[in-house]
Amino acid sequence: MSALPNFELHDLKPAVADFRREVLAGLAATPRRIAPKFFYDAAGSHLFDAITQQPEYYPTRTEIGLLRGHGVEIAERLGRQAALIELGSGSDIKIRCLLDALRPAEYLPLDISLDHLRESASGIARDYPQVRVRATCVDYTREFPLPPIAPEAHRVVFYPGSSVGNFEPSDVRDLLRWVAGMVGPGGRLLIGVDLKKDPARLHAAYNDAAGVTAAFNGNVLTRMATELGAKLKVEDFAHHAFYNEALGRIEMHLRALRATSIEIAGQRFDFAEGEGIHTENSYKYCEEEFGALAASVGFVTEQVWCDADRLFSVHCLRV
Ligand code: AVJ
Repeated sequence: MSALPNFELHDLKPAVADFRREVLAGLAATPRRIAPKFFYDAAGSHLFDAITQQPEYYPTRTEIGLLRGHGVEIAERLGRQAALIELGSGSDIKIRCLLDALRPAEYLPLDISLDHLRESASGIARDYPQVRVRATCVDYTREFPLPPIAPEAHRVVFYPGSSVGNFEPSDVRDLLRWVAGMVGPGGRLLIGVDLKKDPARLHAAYNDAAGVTAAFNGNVLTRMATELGAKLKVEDFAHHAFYNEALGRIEMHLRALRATSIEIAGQRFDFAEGEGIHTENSYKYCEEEFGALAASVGFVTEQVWCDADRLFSVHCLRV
């Protein structure tokens, strides 16, 4: 890659040590769990991109449709020449829907996957030479130093993809409080939120016929084997995803097809047949439900954009 004058990359190294520590703690817990952020190594990020292309997985294409269809209106709401911070930027398709209309002064993408981040952020620096791009590889669910932003800058946070669905509703409050502090008075948050809908539709989206979601889920086992030297049989575990209607969330698990074990650094975890590891929650909200959650930490809903089938929503919130 040739040097781009408007591009910087800061690697805060979301470390393998964290992965080991969290996996050991999660396998020792009852019920067993591994946080969904560990899906996203290079292979996992590519598998996620492949999920977004599956016919059953409606969120990505619906959100992109909303961003494309309402780009100018969204930019007017958010305000131009902003310091634009993107959480979990991953793929660059969504931000590209907004850049022409939004014309930010600078763009600060944050993502846990280094290669993915470098590729997408440098591409934006190349295509938008007037935008200063400062990318940070980081686990944004922990505290970290953001690159310094001029105090007078107008700040906007973009949090697409309904990644907010991965947080427990109580933790969403903490996340939104943190974002509110980051953008300050007059700042905006543009956030994608997947909506409650027919459970069959949700079930299909997380159980695609091609088995890409299953591979994505299983990738965390592969990571444990390759990065942590875990002894395990990937084929002993099956993808299990379902909509938990009482809690309003999709749950993903890796379920033991037979009695098996995982051994890491001399520690052994035994699984009876049917026992699992809980790998993801993906909460779904009604439009009003999410608005109330945001209001509880001081956000005012300025506007919500929804597709005609009410599958997905994009909220513009003001502090
Ligand atoms: C990236 C968290 C929004 O919950 O739909 C896709 C991740 N997991 N298929 C989602 C995911 C399984 C995705 N988010």
